Amino acid sequence: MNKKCGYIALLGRPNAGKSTFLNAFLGTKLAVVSNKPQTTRNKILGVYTEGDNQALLLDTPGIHKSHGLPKMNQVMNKVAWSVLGDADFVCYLIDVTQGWSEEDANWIEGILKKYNKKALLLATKTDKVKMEEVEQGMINIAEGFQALSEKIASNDEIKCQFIGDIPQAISSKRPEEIAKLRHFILDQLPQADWLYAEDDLTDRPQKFVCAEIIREQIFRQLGQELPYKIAVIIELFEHKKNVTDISATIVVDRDSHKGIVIGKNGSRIKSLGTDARISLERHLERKVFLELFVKVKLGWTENSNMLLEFASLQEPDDVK
Ligand SMILES: Nc1nc2c(ncn2[C@@H]2O[C@H](COP(=O)(O)OP(=O)(O)OP(=O)(O)O)[C@@H](O)[C@H]2O)c(=O)[nH]1
Ligand SMILES: [Mg+2]
Repeated sequence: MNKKCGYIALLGRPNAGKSTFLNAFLGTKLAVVSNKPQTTRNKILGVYTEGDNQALLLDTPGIHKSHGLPKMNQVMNKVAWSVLGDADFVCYLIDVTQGWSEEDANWIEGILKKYNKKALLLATKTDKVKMEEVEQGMINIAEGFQALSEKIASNDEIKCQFIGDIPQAISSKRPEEIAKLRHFILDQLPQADWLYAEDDLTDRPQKFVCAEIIREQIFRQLGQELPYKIAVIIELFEHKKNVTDISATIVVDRDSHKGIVIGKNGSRIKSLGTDARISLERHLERKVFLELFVKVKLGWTENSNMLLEFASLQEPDDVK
């Protein structure tokens, strides 16, 4: 048997570029992206099949300090950590323009101690700044990583091996770099039967991906705070002959948010609807008729049942 198949976990702080990397690796847009941190709320599986290889990439919510934040944030972190249990290989991403941080040190310490397979450190967004700045960022990340490794080596057992021990520079905007890295990662996969069909892209239902596409517009169009308190539920999803009818409810956390989402004379929700429809049509490759509604559900980000119902978020009970 020559077939290879394995899970590759994408981990890192919010905004590190995990979802953009996933999409670039897959060569198609699956995960939603925005310039706001904590855009991804749940793990998303992206399936990439080439030749004998099947890579199962797990995009995750950016790991962040959740103390004092709603229960949703704590569950997001747990979901991110939980993918280590499945992973055959880990990519830890750091935005080269931000460099090494205390938080990276915490999370990588956890990976070094808890995870016993191979990992790769990626310095992302290298196209965004000048070469000298990239080099500085790379040195900063390498130094942070080395200091951490030395600190742990003296009193703890390191179970995980980071390949090369220095970050690999990568831009998700440069397909040739992604292609090279993709082959390197495919080489790391263990021999195993494929778990998905050759043309599968994800295990998430189409409705989930469409709800995410609408949520992406909310992240892009609504101020700094509001998107974190909003969920999207698809109430109706029906493929007709020439059009797909989609009806979605935007769930907000309090009454005052409802008015902001709707906007003056409905202007905000109209603009959200137009841009979401265009994105949905691109994704589904067919015409879409989209209706949006707004509903208030007080405190939904604090409530386990509502987190599951509105954001498909379930607290994993087996986080190491
Ligand atoms: N120029 C450039 N921008 C990038 C690159 N990768 C990501 N970005 C941008 O960085 C921002 C964050 O990217 P995401 O992919 O959403 O980051 P993430 O790690 O998934 O973030 P969370 O889901 O919040 O954890 C977006 O505005 C992206 O367009 C890159 O390689 N080059
Ligand atoms: Mg993301």
